Amino acid sequence: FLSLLVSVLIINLYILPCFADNPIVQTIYTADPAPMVYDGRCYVYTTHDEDVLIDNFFTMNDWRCYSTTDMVNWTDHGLVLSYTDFSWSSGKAWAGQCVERNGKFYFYVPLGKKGGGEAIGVAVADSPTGPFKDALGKPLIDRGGWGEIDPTVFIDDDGQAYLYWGNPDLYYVKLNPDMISYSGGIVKVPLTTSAFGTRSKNDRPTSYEEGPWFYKRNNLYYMVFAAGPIPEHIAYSTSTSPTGPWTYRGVIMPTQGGSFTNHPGVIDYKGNSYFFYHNAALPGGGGFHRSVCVEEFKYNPDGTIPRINMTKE
Ligand code: FUB
Repeated sequence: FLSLLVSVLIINLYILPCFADNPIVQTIYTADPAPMVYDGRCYVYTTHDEDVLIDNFFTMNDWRCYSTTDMVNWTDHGLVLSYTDFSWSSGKAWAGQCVERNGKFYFYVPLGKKGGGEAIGVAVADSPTGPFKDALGKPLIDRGGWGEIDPTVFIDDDGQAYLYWGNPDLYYVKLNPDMISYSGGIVKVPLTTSAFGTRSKNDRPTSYEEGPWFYKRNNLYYMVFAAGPIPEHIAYSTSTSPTGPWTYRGVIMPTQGGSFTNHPGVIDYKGNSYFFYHNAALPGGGGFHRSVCVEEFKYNPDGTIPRINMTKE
C-alpha cells in the first residue's frame, strides 16, 4: 500500500489533471498560448506570469505545457523549459512556439541576453513535454539589439520551415532541415497598410504590433498577430506565398478582457478550429497576470476568419 501511495503521489506531482472552462489554466497565471497537435493530442505551450512582480513589469521565468484530447479536460505537464536552461540568458521567458520534425520537438523562444538585448533561442527534446535542452548554446537569432521576440514557426508541405518574429518590426528566416540553423539572410517584412492594416494612432506604420502566428490552411498562408495601438486586439493578414506579399484581412478579436496585450494561437484539431488567446480573467488578473483561454470557431467558406469574442466557456 505504501509503495502504491508513493507512486500515486509521484504521478500527481508530474501529471496533474485539470478540468476547466476558460481560462483553461486556473492554477497559475499563463499567457502567450502556442498550440501544437501531435499524435492525436493537442498540446498548448504557455508562458508563465509570476505572482510577485519585479519592477511592476512582466516577470516571466519559464514555459509550461498542457494537453488535451477534448478541449475540456486538460493535463498539466508542468514546467518544460526555463530561461536558466540557456547559459547566455538573463531572463525574459516570453512567447515561444514548439514544432515537431522527424520525431524531435523544437521549441523557439525569445530571451533576454546577459549583458542586454534580446535574442531567440531554440531548445530541442525527444518528447513534446521535454526535457528540452538548449540546442546551440548560443542564440539562433541575434541582431544585437532589441525586438527579437515572439517567434512563430511553420513547416510547409515542401519541407521548407519558416521562422517569423519581431516587435516593432516583423522578420523571417528560412530554417534549414536541421531546424537549428538557417540559410540566407534575415528578411524584414515591409509593414505597409495594405499588408497589415491602418492604425488608429500614428505611433507605428501599421496595426502590426507583435505576437505573429504563422500557418497555412487550404493553400492560403495566414499571419495572425497582436495589433495596436495598445491595448491590443488581434488581426490577421493572408498571402498565397509563405513570404508574402500580405493582404490585411481585418480584426479577429477586438480589445477585450482586461490585459493590455493579447497573443493568438490557431489550430485545427479533430475537425474543429480553435483560437487561443489570453486575458486577465483569473482573480487578481491584469496586464502582468494573464490567463490562457480558447474559443472554437468556424472559418467562413472563403477562408476568412469571423469575429471571435472572449467567453468563459
Ligand atoms: O508575454 C510577454 C509579451 O507580451 C509577449 O512576448 C507578447 O506577445 C505579449 O503577449
